[in-house]
Parts: sequence; C-alpha cells; structure tokens
Amino acid sequence: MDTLEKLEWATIIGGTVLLFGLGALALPVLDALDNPDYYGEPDYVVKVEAGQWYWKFIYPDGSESGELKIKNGDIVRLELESPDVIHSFYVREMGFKVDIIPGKTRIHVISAETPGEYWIQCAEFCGAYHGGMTTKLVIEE
Ligand SMILES: [Cu+2]
Repeated sequence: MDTLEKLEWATIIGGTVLLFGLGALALPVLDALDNPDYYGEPDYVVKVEAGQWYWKFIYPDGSESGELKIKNGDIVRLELESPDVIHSFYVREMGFKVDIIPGKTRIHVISAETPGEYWIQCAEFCGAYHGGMTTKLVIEE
C-alpha cells in the first residue's frame, strides 16, 4: 500500500467516523424536536386556534385571549388547530415554527425560560390579511 492509498483510506475512514460522530451528537436534538414529551409532563395545555385572520388562545380554565400569556418557568403544551386554511405559528426569537393544518391537531411544547415579549406571526400565506396575522407571546415573571 503506497502513501496515496493510505491517504485515501484515512480520508474514507476519517470521514465515516466524523459522519457517525456528528449523527450521534444530533440525535438528542432531533429527539427533542420530534418528541412533545421531551420536557416531561407539561404544567398545563393551551389550545391555539389560528383562523383567517386571528389567533385565539384558550387556557385550561376556559378563558380566551388574543395574546399567548404564560408564566416564566412553566412547561406549556400547545395544541394548535385551524378551522380554515393552513397557517404557521412562528416565534422567531424562540426558533420555532409549527405549521397548522386544518383537520389536524399539532403539538408543540414551550419551556418558558426568559421573561419578555416575543413576536408571533403567521408564516404561511393564508389570504388577504395574512400580513396582519400577528400577536405576542408574553412570558410573565
Ligand atoms: Cu397567514
């Protein structure tokens, strides 16, 4: 085996080890993304209705609001539904976007860790007033 062949094998073996190593590092992140139970039992469930052209948040006590308000430290399970067309629940500062498809309930879990106000906007073109389909996520102290 000459030097060039050794270099080829080192590249193949090194690349394979690197590929599987990065894959192993990515597994916990992929698990968290796909698994709504990753954070454990949620403190409560908020139903989210996205319609043309509004957001409605329904809390466990039956109250409703146009803004999502949760307390810092809470683990909140969002159950997202749409009665009309496809919408998308997008919170840029928290790095997530959930497509909401009519006839299906989408699940997303929020772990509120930093108090503040975060912009929520629909990220799926849903008709004439799509651009106005914004609201706030308020994480209270
Ligand atoms: Cu929209």
